[in-house]
Amino acid sequence: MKQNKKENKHYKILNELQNYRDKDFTFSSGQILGSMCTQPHTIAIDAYIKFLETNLGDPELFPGTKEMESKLLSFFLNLFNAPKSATGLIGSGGTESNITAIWLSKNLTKKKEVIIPESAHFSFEKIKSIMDIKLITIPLNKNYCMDISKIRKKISKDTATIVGIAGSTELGTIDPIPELSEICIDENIFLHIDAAFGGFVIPFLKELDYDLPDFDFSLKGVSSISVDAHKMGFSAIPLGALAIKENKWLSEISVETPYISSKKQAGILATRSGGPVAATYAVAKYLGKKGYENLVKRCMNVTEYTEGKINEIGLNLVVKPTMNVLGVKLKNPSKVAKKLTDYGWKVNKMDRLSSIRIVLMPHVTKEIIDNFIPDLEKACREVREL
Ligand code: 0PR
Repeated sequence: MKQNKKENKHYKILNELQNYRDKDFTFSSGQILGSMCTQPHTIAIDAYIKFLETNLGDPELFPGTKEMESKLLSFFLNLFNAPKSATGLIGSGGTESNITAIWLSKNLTKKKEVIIPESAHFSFEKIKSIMDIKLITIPLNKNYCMDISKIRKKISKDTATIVGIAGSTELGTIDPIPELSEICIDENIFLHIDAAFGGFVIPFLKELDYDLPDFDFSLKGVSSISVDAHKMGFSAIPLGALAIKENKWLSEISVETPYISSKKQAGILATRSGGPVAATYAVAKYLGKKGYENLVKRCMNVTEYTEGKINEIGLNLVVKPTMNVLGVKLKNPSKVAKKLTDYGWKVNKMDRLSSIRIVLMPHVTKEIIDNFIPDLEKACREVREL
């Protein structure tokens, strides 16, 4: 009897949760076309659950989880051609990695000015507010990349960092990172690369012979690179890595931890789940570099298909896509996005660029695009875009 009561309570709560969940959009429905996340690979789900109680903030209790984390870090360092001196930190995602990178560069250089492109993610506005730094914004060129010719005159004796984006949030563009690297070597400036999205795309596009600039540690001026596994890494939320060129720099962002198992702890978080680490390790092991390459190839295939279909109905892109992110030029993106929501599609409106964003993540297939395009055309006609 008692056991029955307990079970009832258990299922009642799960039912309530299901009601909440039923209100959500899902990746599997194919309706989400504007997110940089996707349905995690199935192995990520099993791996995540297995490590639910683990805490990387107390590694002596979980040495196995710690060992797995070190292996995952090696995967990232290898992917980004890092030197032997390199290290890294695993955290919750792109925002945390950007915060950590700027925190590190500020302490290392004892300077407070950070040069960013106009396309930088809004996390830098948070960083400015948290960290008492000055942001200097560089306009974009006609390709929507940081205008390199405008940088030198913005450098001063207070410049700590330049940030380059490898896969911008709005359009997936890549800043001229080889040139930024040269400038940072010349002027002795910390160069952080925000590859939250592109870090899991660019290395594989290069393997597929796409002509893209270098963006990683093969460039001597690059100091740190952030990448998110919960974006194109096909893993579960939340996982971001920050690869750091010199292990010795970690002391700049470490504190003593007197009452837990490690003597010092680097980075922002203390208690940290091993779940997302296990999920990402498992996906990386399952897919390997070849598997990611195939995934990126599929996404690019759908991207090119979508570009063609968009042109066919008489709309234009903001810029030729570099990766699987498209900006569709519109006079009134908010109105079109709203109509599309009425039809059950979720895209992002980008008022600043007078466009909507479509991200061709692994869950988006050509069949989904075939269903979407007539609705896009209808929405545009209704608000007199076409
Ligand atoms: N850097 C870049 C280049 C990004 O695009 C993002 C997020 C971040 C940093 C911050 O990453 P976290 O959100 O992991 O802290 N860009 C996505 C965007 O704004 C985030 C996102 C993902 C938004 C999924 C919506 C969504 O459904 O589009």
